[in-house]
Amino acid sequence: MDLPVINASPAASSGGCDSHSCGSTGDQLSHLPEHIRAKVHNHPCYSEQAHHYFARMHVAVAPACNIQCHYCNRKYDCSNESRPGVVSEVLTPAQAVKKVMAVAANIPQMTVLGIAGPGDPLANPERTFATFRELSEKAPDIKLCVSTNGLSLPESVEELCKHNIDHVTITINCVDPDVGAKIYPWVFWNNKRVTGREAAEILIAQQQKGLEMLTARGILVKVNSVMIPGINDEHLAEVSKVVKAKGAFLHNVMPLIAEPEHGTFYGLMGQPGPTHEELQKLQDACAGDMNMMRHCRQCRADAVGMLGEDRGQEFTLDKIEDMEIDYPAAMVKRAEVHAQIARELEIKEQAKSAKLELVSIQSQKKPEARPVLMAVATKGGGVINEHFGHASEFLIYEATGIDVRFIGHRKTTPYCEGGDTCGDGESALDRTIRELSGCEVVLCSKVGYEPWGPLEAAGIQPNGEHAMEAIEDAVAAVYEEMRAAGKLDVKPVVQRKAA
Ligand code: CLF
Ligand code: SF4
Repeated sequence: MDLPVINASPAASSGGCDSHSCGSTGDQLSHLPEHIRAKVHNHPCYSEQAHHYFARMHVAVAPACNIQCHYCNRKYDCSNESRPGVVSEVLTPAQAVKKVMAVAANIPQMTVLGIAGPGDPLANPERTFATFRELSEKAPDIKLCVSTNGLSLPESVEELCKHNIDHVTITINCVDPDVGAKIYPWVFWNNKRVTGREAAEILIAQQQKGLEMLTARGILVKVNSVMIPGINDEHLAEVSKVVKAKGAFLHNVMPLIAEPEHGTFYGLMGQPGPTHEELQKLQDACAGDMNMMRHCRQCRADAVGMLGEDRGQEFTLDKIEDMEIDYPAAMVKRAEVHAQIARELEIKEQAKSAKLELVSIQSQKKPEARPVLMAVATKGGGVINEHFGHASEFLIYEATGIDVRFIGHRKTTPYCEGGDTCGDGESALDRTIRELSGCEVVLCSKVGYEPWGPLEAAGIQPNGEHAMEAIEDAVAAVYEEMRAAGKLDVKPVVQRKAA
């Protein structure tokens, strides 16, 4: 079947939400030059605001890898982007292109195609670039994105430029080979396996060289770092400074996930990952120097949909074969949806500017109050539109009276689908309460009677009164209610551990 060319959507390319500012990342983007904002405004990973509206997809065309990380088991996807323990279906470039076109027709919000595994995309240059080549011709309105460990990056830079790849992620866990020797047992370099400190030295040099070459060419570079307590946690603030100085645009510090059942070196050695609090503390420490990404979901190498959701099962090869798609009509629909999102964002932005001015005047008249963490259940669109019992993750916001900032997300098992217990005897509700530790309010479109009591007992106030409201407005309103009720003058209720 001949696939059509997807025309560039005027709304998408003209940067409809140019003046956006959105929680943490958005505010940091508002100072950026016009041409950079145009590159990131609809990229769900590079803009926190965009991730409420736009989707990404990955195609798993790159099976081989040229290094070994201690947090990776080759049976699974590259853990530099994916959650460990996930296996993706490897596609040929032709299959991948077909899948992208089918997803573009069915999910008009999909604006970015990334190649992130299941191995390293640049260790599979023919497959990776064949996919990019065809897509840049057939679907020029889709941004192309790649994520790499960086070992083969310098020799791939020219090819990346040829395909208009504007977004590259490099996983950089260290800039010190002594730290690197504890993370990377070997790299495959000049046709041989190099081990120990020398391996880390080669990898670091290649990553840094690749970063400099990309930024010199105006390509936006995001740096991913896996936070490994006791190994590189104290070193990552230095990494952030170094990569920023070399022009990296965004830093994404992700938590190590090391379960023994994944069979990774760290998993088997019992290496712990960071707690939510440790991760946030490090992200805050790096934020003084760098734009931080806090909404990463460590998605699969074949993920499809909004960040946090995975619609891959709707687009398996056999299902795509059976789809009857009217591509020209689908492409008109894409342009309409992008224009509608741009309009929504513009209205939201105007309302937000007016509100910020008002809040700033009001906050000068009010006594100082302590910050409050709130959890939010959302299906996207920047509004509170998810039932407590259906949420598989909660977005976490911090309200301070003068500001509402996004600080991360917490995954859980949906309470309504969790059954009585999840494996280790802990109920789905207990697990959610544990995951929401530190939060004093949970905002959702609805919450049932049954979880209400245990949530309250754990010091987390359920709140279904702001359904369909914009998240940041609702968080600010609840904060003001708490302040008016005198709840912010005292220390928060100490939360008990879920039973
Ligand atoms: Fe994919 Fe990565 Fe591009 Fe995004 S993911 S290649 S930059 S399009 Fe995004 Fe997924 Fe986190 Fe990656 S949420 S794992 S940061
Ligand atoms: Fe695994 Fe990715 Fe590291 Fe390769 S780069 S070893 S695939 S985590």
